[in-house]
Amino acid sequence: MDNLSTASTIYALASAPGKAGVAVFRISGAAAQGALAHLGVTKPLLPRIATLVHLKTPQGAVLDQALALFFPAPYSFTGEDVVELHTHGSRAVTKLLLEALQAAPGCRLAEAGEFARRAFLAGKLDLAQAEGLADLIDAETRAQHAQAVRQLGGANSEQVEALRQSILEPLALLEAYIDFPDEEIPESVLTQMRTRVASLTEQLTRLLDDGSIGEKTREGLDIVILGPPNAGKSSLLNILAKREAAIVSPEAGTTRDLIEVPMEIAGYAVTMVDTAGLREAGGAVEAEGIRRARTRAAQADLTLYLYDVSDTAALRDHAAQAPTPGLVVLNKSDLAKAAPTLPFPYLLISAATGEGITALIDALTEQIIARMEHHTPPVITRHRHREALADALATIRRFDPHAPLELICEELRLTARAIGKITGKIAVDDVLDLVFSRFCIGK
Ligand SMILES: Nc1nc2c(ncn2[C@@H]2O[C@H](COP(=O)(O)OP(=O)(O)O)[C@@H](O)[C@H]2O)c(=O)[nH]1
Ligand SMILES: [Mg+2]
Repeated sequence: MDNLSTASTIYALASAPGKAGVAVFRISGAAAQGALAHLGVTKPLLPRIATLVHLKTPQGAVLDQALALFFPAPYSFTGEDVVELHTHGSRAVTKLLLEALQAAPGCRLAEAGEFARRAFLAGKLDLAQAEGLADLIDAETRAQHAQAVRQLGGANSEQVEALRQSILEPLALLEAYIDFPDEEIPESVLTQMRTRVASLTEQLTRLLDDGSIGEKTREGLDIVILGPPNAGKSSLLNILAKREAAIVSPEAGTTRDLIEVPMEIAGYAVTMVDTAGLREAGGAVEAEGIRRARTRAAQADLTLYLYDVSDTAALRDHAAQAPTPGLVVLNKSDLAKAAPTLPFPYLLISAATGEGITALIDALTEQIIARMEHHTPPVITRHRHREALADALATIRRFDPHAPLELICEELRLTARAIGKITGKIAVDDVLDLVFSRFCIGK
């Protein structure tokens, strides 16, 4: 990203493309006000006050009536002069306005994530907060929203920064002695170093041992429906999805691919996966489907074992297996005379009549909450954070208090640097690219 010179003024549609009541455009940089003049707006804008303006094309034709806002540097999202235009959300207006801005002096279309990147470079957001912002824009569930708002607000950054500071303090004290090898290091300094290292090791271990709930909240939990052919797996998927996502048929071997349906349960994002019925018979394609079903179930957060309540042979086989974590669900209660007595707990449903589905959702809710709701919200919400903290832990574990002072300082420095990657306190360019390239244009 060598072309991301901050000298140029950038613009983009900030709202979603398409037809809408209102569209919002953002222009950031020294030429932002000039761009406005280029659009035929000559009256000066008062800072942060909405003004009705008439936008014109470079040829002088009426473009749209809009609201314009001016945020003078440094009190803006990017820290630069920012102009925001609220136009009518029409495809034609958007096209004409973007064309007009393209011709404005010193202006160019923003790259993906470039506004947020400038906000980061101006110190308005740290890296973890910028990720929180991206997560908030992407959030679809209550849990994703809560996590993103926390991260954007800086709660995660604060915790990470406290860890980094805890090691920077002894480091600063020790570094002072490197240049004075004849001076004896006071016992208090050495004790502080040892206690900080021990405490950091303990805290990093605890933060890493979080059941990956931050990542799971963002990416969603996998729930896999597994069971013999014709148990009603596809029917169950459809009733949970509230639509005909999978083909239902009395013919065994109908579902062969994995069918994934995103949904929300207990405020969490969930991917519900329907699979090929497990059986020995069937062709090569079905066998491959069964192999995929088993692989996916092995990686799942929760497996839902579904049986036909009348399928006594399958139920006997299930009882004979080693106890498996997951929920056992018996389907087609509408055809059963009575609930069977079995050596394992189960739920009885009918995917045909909907009986027992509420109880099943309650059971799933309970499982998800038990899996996801810890007392303290996670600090790690992406793989990038996990890598950084794991790297810091590996470094601090190598730490030897009897090593030469230069080496001790180097290890402490490396540890602080690894932790600092999360907030970008010691960020290298490739980390920046990794974070901001995932944004879309206009963010
Ligand atoms: N009576 C009754 N039939 C069901 C129920 N659930 C599914 N079926 C029927 O069982 C057959 C197999 O269903 P399907 O969902 O394709 O099963 P899968 O092979 O496990 O995916 C279809 O004919 C469904 O209509 C149920 O709760 N009651
Ligand atoms: Mg099926």
